[in-house]
Amino acid sequence: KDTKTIGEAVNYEVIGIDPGAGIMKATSSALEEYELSDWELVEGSGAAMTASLKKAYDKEEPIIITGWTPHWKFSKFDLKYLEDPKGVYGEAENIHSIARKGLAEDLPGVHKVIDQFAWTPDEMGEVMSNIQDGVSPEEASATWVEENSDKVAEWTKDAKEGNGEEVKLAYVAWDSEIASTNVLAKVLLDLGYDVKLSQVEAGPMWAGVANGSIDAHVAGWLPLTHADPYEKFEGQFDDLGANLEGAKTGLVVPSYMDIDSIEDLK
Ligand code: PBE
Repeated sequence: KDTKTIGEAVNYEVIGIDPGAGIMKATSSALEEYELSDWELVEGSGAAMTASLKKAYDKEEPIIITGWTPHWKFSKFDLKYLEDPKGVYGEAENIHSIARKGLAEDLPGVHKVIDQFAWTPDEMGEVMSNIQDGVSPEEASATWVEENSDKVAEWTKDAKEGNGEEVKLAYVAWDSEIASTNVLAKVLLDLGYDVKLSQVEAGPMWAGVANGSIDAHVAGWLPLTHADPYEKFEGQFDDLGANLEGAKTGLVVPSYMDIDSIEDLK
């Protein structure tokens, strides 16, 4: 009989992502609040986290990751969130579109599209899954835009067409944001704008919109995950509201693991 505790079985490690992600801060708080002082939150990236997950999953080994929804991992693997009775990861989150000050005056068509951009977790999931299956983000987005012209027409309704004006969008290499940012970029490109995407860390993404070097991002997880940058730069950006409702973050494990709650890690 295997008498190892969960902690021993996973080396007291939670597999995290990039240190700038809000979920990393929430997880540090969780380790404190649940008195898991002998546990370590391992820094890495979204891609490294999903690679570790796949490796463990294929061997049916235990693993604990920082996870979020929408994400393709829930359709590829049988996973569950650990219950969070202390509510450290908050309630349901929404993803907001965040524009620089002055964008509405400088590029009203772009501002309108970003303001009207909104979709469901399932719609984002279609794009994410195709990218995960090896389709490039550009191609997956182009296909989605082509197949969802009614939805795209809602986003571009009454939006002024571009004439090659440059639009700078920033995003972090989280799978959810790779999908959303590329889809928005394709829509703006089709509308006549010259879209430049830059992949950055979470801090510079928020700072860039605040200092005006970035026109917008669609990766504001609120109210909890990005509460820090939101408060830090409040008043220096326009919050255009939710582009996706019903997001979630937390600690995630394969369903074959015999634990249900963060409290079970103690
Ligand atoms: N995430 C995905 C990000 C936001 C998008 C949950 C990994 C985070 O800052 O934690």
